[in-house]
Amino acid sequence: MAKANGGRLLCSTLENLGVKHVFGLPGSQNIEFFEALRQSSLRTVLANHELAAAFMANGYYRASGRVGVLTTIPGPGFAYTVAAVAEASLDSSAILYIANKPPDVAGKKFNRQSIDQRAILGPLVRSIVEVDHTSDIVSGVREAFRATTAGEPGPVMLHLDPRAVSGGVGEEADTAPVVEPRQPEPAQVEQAIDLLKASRRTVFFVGQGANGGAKELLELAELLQSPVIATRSARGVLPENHALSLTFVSSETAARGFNLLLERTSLVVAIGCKFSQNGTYGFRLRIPQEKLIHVDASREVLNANYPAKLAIHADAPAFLHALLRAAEVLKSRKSEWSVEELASYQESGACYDNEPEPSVHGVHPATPAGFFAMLRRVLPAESCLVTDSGSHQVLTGRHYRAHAARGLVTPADFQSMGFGLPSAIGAKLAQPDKPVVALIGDGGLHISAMEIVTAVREQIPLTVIVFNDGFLGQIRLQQFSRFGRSHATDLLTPDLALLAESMGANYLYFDGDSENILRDVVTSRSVTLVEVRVGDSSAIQVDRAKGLIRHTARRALKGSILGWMKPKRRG
Ligand SMILES: Cc1ncc(C[n+]2csc(CCOP(=O)(O)OP(=O)(O)O)c2C)c(N)n1
Repeated sequence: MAKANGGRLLCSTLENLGVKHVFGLPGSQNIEFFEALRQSSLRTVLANHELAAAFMANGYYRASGRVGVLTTIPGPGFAYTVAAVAEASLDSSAILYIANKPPDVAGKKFNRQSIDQRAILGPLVRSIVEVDHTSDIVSGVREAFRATTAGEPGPVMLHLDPRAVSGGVGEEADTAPVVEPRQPEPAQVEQAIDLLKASRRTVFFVGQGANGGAKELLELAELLQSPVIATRSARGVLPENHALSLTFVSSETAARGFNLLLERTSLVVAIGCKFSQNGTYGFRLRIPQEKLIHVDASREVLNANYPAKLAIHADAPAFLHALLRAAEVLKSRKSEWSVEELASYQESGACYDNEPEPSVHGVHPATPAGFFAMLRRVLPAESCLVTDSGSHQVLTGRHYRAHAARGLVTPADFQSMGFGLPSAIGAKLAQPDKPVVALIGDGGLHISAMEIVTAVREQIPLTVIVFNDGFLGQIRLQQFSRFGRSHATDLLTPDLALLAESMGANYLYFDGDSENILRDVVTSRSVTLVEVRVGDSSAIQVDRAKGLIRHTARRALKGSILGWMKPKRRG
């Protein structure tokens, strides 16, 4: 095997594992690594700060299922990544984070940039792999790569002493894959087949882990004529315009509809989902143990929140594949779901609670439903829509339908603002042939706008749609509902045309004539900022008035009760 220096070893090990991109920022502690990156086949994607670089790595994974690789300096660069690493942890996103260690001088205190990085990221990562010597680089990278994808995917920190890169030589890596798909136990597959054969009303409930098995899932759902319900991270795994795809919108009404459907269901096959709080509408879904088969690549997920009659420790695609081998046997089984039953669930499952929605300029009707119907007309089926956290995200969940696996990427259980734009950059690099659109609020733009410069500099085609309402919209609406007033949610949004121009991006103000232009924009090679004006509807004004009345009444009531409780003065 060839000998190489530490930087080259790091790069060649990543290359051998199929890595194509490294997201991050250089500093004096990792210039040797960046010099090796310069000479490698890996594309270094420079972000404006490490938080954005980490979101890029997350978007890269979420859009492709391939590990996102991130690197930063220790200290401040490291600290900037924390929110995004937490997001990746709760989103189950495989990120290999090559974090340089602070440079400590042996026997001395008060070292520069020296914080306890292990203690800070320890609770957020799947594992920490220490690499202190050049000779550990190959095995360390391979171990970290394995740990990030084995079981439930998640971030892993490769804690790297810069001296391992700058000094010494070691042997280059072998090229064997580090993770083989986890196959289900044949006896458990048999049990699952028996349960499926006996079931007349099966429902598939699938999460992000199933995204890699979209083709098999389609085949199986059609074979069994059984509906598929996806969590938010798996929307589109069965295209949401397929007759068997039942959309589950996160709402009280949808949860009720789902539970009614479950009452009529004889078997729920849950695949690649962890039954998280967000994925189950606050654990309100009622899935009895005797009806549940749960398949997941992570043991920790099985029986955690929803105990299963049959818990199968396996990768989703491997399990689906195993079931398809029994297609002949399963084919004979007749599904009893009627078209009407599924349609009736579709109505309630896609129903959102009666919350007021904003008006949206430039579409007809001027509502979120009108906007997302337009967006669906404009976007090719295979497109990937990436949102930020906020009201626009809630509206996307309600009104947008993903027509491809990994076609909708949104922050899942951590909900960081600032996620959308950089994640979309990562998603585009992972799926360069597919249109990628970021949909964010103006608050999210304030956090992440400079990454538009990254897209322009790196020549990454991207459409960034901004719902411009001038406010931290979601929180303002919550304040209205509760108090009838808002506080600290007003924004001063810059002139977006000028902003786009100054960053070298194109600009489109969305109005009644823009649909066809947007259709061209999303498939073009350009970076375009699209401004969509969003405003208060009459429903919001009514809600605000009601909130004010409720709040005033609450205070008055509280005042009178307190007055009544005060000790009466004598004489
Ligand atoms: C880092 C972070 N800070 C604060 C929040 C709380 N938060 C959730 S939504 C939201 C408002 C988002 O406003 P904007 O980006 O304009 O989107 P909109 O709600 O208007 O669609 C805030 C402040 C958060 N989720 N993440």
